[in-house]
Amino acid sequence: MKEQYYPHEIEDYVQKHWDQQKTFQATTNENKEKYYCLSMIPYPSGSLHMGHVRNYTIGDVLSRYHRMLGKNVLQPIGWDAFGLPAESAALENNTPPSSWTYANISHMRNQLKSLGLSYDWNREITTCQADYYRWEQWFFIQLYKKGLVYKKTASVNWCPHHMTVLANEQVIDGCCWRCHSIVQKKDLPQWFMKITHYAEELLNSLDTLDEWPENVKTMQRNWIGRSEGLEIDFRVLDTTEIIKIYTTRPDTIMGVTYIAVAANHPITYVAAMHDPSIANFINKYLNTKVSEPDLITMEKIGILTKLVAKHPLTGESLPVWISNYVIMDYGTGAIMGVPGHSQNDWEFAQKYYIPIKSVVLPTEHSVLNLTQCAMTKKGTLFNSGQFNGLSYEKAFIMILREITQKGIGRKKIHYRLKDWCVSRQRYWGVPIPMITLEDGKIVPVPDSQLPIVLPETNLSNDITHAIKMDAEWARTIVNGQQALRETDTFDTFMESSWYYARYTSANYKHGMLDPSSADYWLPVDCYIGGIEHATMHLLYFRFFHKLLRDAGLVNSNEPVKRLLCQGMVLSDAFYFTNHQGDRRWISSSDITIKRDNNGKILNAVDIGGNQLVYAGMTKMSKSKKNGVDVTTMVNCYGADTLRLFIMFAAPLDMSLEWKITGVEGMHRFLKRVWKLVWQHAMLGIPENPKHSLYHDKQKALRRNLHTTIRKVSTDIGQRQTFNTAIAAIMTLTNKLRMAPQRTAVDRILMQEALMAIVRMLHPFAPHITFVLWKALGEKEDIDYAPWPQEDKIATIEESQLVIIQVNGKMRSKIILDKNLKQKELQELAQQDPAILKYLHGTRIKKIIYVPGKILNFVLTS
Ligand code: ANZ
Repeated sequence: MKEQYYPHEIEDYVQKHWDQQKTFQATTNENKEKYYCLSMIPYPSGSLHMGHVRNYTIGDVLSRYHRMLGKNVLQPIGWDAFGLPAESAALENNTPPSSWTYANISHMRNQLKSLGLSYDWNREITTCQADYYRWEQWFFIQLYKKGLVYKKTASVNWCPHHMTVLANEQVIDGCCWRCHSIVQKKDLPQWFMKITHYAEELLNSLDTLDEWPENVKTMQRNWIGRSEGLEIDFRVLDTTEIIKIYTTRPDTIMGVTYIAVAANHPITYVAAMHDPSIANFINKYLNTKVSEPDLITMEKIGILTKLVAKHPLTGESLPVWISNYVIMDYGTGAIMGVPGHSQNDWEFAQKYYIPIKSVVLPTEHSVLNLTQCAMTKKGTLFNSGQFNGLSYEKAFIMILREITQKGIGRKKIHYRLKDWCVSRQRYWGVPIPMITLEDGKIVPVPDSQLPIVLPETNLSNDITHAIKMDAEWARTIVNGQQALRETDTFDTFMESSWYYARYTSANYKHGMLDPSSADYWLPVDCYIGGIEHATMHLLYFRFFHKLLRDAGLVNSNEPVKRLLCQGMVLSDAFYFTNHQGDRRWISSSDITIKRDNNGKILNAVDIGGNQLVYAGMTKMSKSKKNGVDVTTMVNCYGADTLRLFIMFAAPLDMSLEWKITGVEGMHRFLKRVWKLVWQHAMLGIPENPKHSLYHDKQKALRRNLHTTIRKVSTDIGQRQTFNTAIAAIMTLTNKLRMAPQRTAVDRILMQEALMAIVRMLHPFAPHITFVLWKALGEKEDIDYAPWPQEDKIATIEESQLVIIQVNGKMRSKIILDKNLKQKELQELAQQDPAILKYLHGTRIKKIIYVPGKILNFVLTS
């Protein structure tokens, strides 16, 4: 051990050692409790950012902690390697998407290794390799055979810039999530997976996920969007047409004053006949895609048709409107307008002078004022004839009965969740393993032809269609017939939906999953990732787990027991506004900053002399140029400092503010720990570190040590408050630096404390602790060391030795807290096995207690 702490020397050395020893290679072992810790698979975008470092350090701390608890730990890593950015980069840089992707993987793999993450590299998965995606193709075919995938021509979201279909989730405010072009509608034949078939289970089994954050579960519930309501038929007078509406508030049926349908509802063709103004309106609104949240805020616009509907219970005539706030994708694409009680309808009725009728009172004798807004609460019915006085629940049942008897309606459960369109018109993805025969029949690729390997591409300007233009590749022969392969590729969410399961069987060649490994390792014990994946990825991946289960490939219901979502990483951002009025963001490396004594920014100027505006702590991003380079930080301070800072600077789920002063502070702390161990080792490691006679000051230090062990264990293991765990270790270290080293007992105590500190720090700072552990005289690597155990007796404020007697004979001794009451002492003594055996089968006649000294149980003879 050197006197000075040189992070790079030791980090390189320790990482090589782990690689050579294959320390983190996991194998199944039925005799050991398993712990499968997974961080969300990275997209190989180029280089790691601090968000990655935060995510993967959390995973690594948990993996190392559970390994020290004696569990069999699996922590794998891989690359979600297909996707759009590789195609864009290919066009920009004139390199094939595969070269760009593999170069990024290689760089990012080195970065991960430089952070000392304890991955089982033997299980590395790269989703763009055929040995991975062949099983995705195979599984898709199994699902096709089961009727869980289908092809249908569907109106899809089309991004004119990327020339591809976007999932609903990829459309934000009517624009592409990446390039912000206005999304259009286009009809294309697409492959769909029947996620709706699992909607009910996906919703219900959220209740079993008691270790998932509540907000994620709520987001999933809203996304699935189950609602119970009625579908009611409204006849259109003088026609044979019927408009079916969907409502979740049948109790308001007597307050209906109009009917409204979506612009693309089939009835609009009838309405538009001989009416060009209606045809124009429909054309205008046909393709506008409104998301459900927008319905609330958007301006509601409509046009009155000449159609008249008949109220199914009162027979009243109701005007039929076409409106932009009714969407075709939900319910039946038609609504009953109740402006008295639905806010959307109220706004529409106000605008077009439609009568507003109130039929529900919030409480029985309240007075309604509908001049400002609708009364949307549930309450008691009035103005509703035979239903007057009923509550929402009762009215629901009565109205359901009435319309079912009349044969004009039925109960319906609706889900917002739609089947998952998995087709993408792109090159860099998994080829969909389907074939269209000459006669138009669609068949799956025969098993013997799998995998369908994505053809290598030479660059063309039209790379997005490379696979489609490769006519040679698409032509095939099946059953002697000329046939054409599907040239669409899968949505890349497909690959990230089952990778967690493949890690258990990463090198298995005989099937998608090796049943014994999958059964052993799954479900994942802890999954760590960003909250931005709360709906799409985390829902698809739960769906896939159920598909795998129903195919007999896994035997659990859910993929993940505990989910942790880490907060964002923020840092200072600066800009100036140029002559065109645009904000130019400046990287902090090009800025001179003046601060006051408290670190507050007084002035910031860039190298061009521009006076800068401080935009505060903002999410690290390329666009704001406030990212901090991971490799620079590792080179400057070492991975241990970076990891420790990241885990210390904020609670796991909160935003983390990047502060270089904080990084430096952590570096100084590690130096202090190094020095403490060095000084101790220089004096010689005590031979026998066990001792029991301490004076009061030593007792106080031991108490401190063992309460810290307790705190750090619960902070990491149960509460996942890593920041407070580190703070406790730092406080203890500071106390230790003051501890006298005069006597042999002092030195023994120091040894005990340092052995605990080094192990408690190990999950956070694995390299330095690897070296310090050896310096403390240990032969085995710290990676196999057990987590320090709290000595409960040492934590007792003031202890006493009480002799426990049975019928006057000493049978046991107990060390206890001095402040313990006689009753508590008695209970403890009665649980002591040495006493219990005498008490068994007899009765206690009397208990004699000499306070703080003797407790005597006198038994009936
Ligand atoms: C009458 C009514 C009265 C409604 C009332 C609400 C309040 P959730 O609960 O989110 O499922 N609706 C139905 N289909 C629609 C569509 N295609 N486009 C726009 N709005 C639609 O929403 C169900 C409610 O949303 C339905 O219940 C319907 O309005 C509206 F006091 O019917 B309601």
